[in-house]
Formats: sequence, structure tokens, C-alpha cells
Amino acid sequence: MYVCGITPYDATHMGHAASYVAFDLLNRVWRDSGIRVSYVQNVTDVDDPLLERATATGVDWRDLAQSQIELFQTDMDALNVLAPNHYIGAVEAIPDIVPAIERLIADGVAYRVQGADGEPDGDVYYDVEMAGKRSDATDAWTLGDVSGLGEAEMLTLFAERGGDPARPGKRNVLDPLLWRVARDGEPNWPGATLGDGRPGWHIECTVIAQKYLPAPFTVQGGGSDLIFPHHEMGAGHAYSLSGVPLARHYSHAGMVGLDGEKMSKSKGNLVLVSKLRAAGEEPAAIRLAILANHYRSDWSWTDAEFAAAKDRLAQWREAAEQAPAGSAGPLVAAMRHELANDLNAPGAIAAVDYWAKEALRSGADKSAQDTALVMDAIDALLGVEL
Ligand code: 5CA
Ligand code: ZN
Repeated sequence: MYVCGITPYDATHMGHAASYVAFDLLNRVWRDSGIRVSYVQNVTDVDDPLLERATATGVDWRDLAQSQIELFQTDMDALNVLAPNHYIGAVEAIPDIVPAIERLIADGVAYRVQGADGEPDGDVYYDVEMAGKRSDATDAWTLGDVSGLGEAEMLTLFAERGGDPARPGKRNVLDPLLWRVARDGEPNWPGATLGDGRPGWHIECTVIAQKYLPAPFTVQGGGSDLIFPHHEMGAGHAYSLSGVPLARHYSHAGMVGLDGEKMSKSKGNLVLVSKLRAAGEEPAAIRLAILANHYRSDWSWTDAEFAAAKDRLAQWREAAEQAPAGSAGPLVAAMRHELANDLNAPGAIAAVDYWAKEALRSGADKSAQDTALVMDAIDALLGVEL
């Protein structure tokens, strides 16, 4: 599994957290069913938003990235998100990215663009049209295969999500950047025949995933804002480089808002995990509030639902102390059944709710063994520690 990591220019908000909790759930369900999981995640530790924020706040971009990566990892630890086996930065992947881009140029699916208006020559773009024509194999990639979007929608999203449709000299407005040659005041790295510069966004994830995972691997994950262009283009790059698909499945978590509005760094309406923790809120309650929403649905963080999650956690704890003898086995089976159905965490939570009500009501014989099993299962499957 490859899950797209953060761009570390600001603290982890509830939307980020929800996407990592979603794929942590998948990791846990796979492990519970005996599957060995290799989990890789990147960190986009050099990119425009990071450099812009660093300049705006007068901080060295490396210090900004380092501090936000540490905060992210502390947040993930607190939320009981199992760590990836490989956590790889864009910067450390540059020596692998450069030869990949050189190959794409040599194969005729990438090209250099001349600079206009004082811009330097040599930025490299991926030729989406040429790449799509390259193979007639049934699993070949053509633009739109991952996202299922039409051209008009692609254009809108490309412009909104880091693309540069208006860049003069591109063959197709949707061609994404592979290599940005050095500019004054921007960090750059040796690019061999590409010239010094820094990598584009999609090729970063492609090359890291291909290096650390088999091809194709099982799931590439991220929030639904990564469907296009990021996962679409990454799938294209990978196919052009290897002749096999990058991932068997592209899976996306819904977008999280605050009180009905999209949560985003630019809007400033962020609920930060670190802030809630600093205010003394329990990470297990935050995780339970996230899991009360199906991972694919879009939802909003609200104080009312967070309060409900805290009540629920308290009730589960009370019930766990008086787990009726013989009640744990059926509960574990019910949780597994719900999670096997496209990770239906709300269904698994409802199963625990039902069990807890019965436990608190029944007055049946308590069993320490059932208490231990219920606590283990809720921890292992849902990542919630009672
Ligand atoms: N570094 C890239 C991925 S390679 C990136 O998108 N970074 S990010 O910091 O912007 O986002 C990290 C993850 O959080 C991505 O999977 C993104 O889809 C997800 N995400 C961002 N905002 C939200 C939101 N409001 N709701 C749910 N998930 C979100
Ligand atoms: Zn990514």
C-alpha cells in the first residue's frame, strides 16, 4: 500500500488525519486477516506551497518542513496510526527521479519547454497524449483511466490543484511538470542531463512507489482531491516507465470540512489535531469521531459529533469492565463482518454500541477474558484504546 503523505508546510488538520486513519483501518483489517502488509508513504518535502510559506514567514524551508513532519508524526502516533515501513522524502528520492525523467524523455513521452518572459529553458513536461498512445495492452494507461473524468472537468481541476494549463510551449494544456530547472532563490539539486532543478509532484510519488513496492502494488490511497491530476498522472508516469500499472486499486477518502465548509489551509478554517491534543482532548476520542464517518463520504467536523464520540468512548469503557461471559466472540465477528464490507467503520461502531448497551443492561456474569478480548479487538481493528 502506498498512501500519499503530507506537504509539510502547516500542521496536520482533521482532513489529513481522517485520510491517514482511513488507510490505517485498511492496514489493520488486512493484518487481522493474516495478510502481510508493506506500507510506503512519501513526504512532499520540497514543493511550491512549502517554499511560498517559508518565504512568507521568513523561515528556512528545511526547518519548516522538519518541524511540521515531526508534528505530523506525533499526531499520527497519538491517533494510533501504524507507521509506514518506508517514509520517504521527495528530496531524498531525487537521485532516483532524475534517471526516470531522462528515460521518459528518451522514450518520447516527455519533452523540454523553452522559457518565455525571462524564464529559463528546460522545464520538462509529460506528454499525456503521446503516453496514452504508447500501448494497446488492455491494462495500458490513457488519460482519464483513473479519474474517469471528461476533459472539461480535468481542465478545471488541473488548474485548481497545482497544474499550469496556461504555460506557453506545452503540447497539451494538461501536460504535467516533471522537472523544474533551477531559478534564483529556489532550492535545486543536480539533474544530470536535465540540468539542476527540482522534481514535479506526480513523478515524486511514482518513483518512490516503484522503488519500494512491487508492480503493480495493491492500493494507492489519498484524499479524493488526489484523484486528479495526482493519481491520474502518477499512473501514467508509472505505466510509461514500467509497462505495468502502478497500483491495482486507487482508493480515496472523502473530504472533511468544518461545520459544512471545506477545510483547507487557504480558508484558514482548520481543526488541528495538535491543538485539540494541547487542549487536553483524548486522541482516542478524536479517532472515534473520525471513524463514525464512512471513509468514502464527505463529512464535517462538529463539536456536537466530537462530544458524542467522547460519550461513546466513556460508555464503551464502562461496558468493557462488565463484559458478559461469552459476549466477546460474537462482537469480534460482527466487527470483522462490518469492516470486510468496504471498511464500514460506522457499522463496526454500531456493533460495539449494541454490545455495550447489552453489557450495561444485562447484569449477566462478568468475564475478565471477554473484557480482555473486547479491548484487544477494539484496539486492533479500530485503533481505539479503551
Ligand atoms: N503531499 C501531497 C500528496 S503526495 C498532499 O496532497 N499533501 S497534503 O498535505 O495536501 O495532503 C495530505 C493528505 O491529506 C492527502 O491525501 C490529501 O488528499 C488529504 N487531505 C487534504 N485535505 C483534506 C480534507 N479537507 N479532507 C480529507 N483529506 C484531506
Ligand atoms: Zn502523492
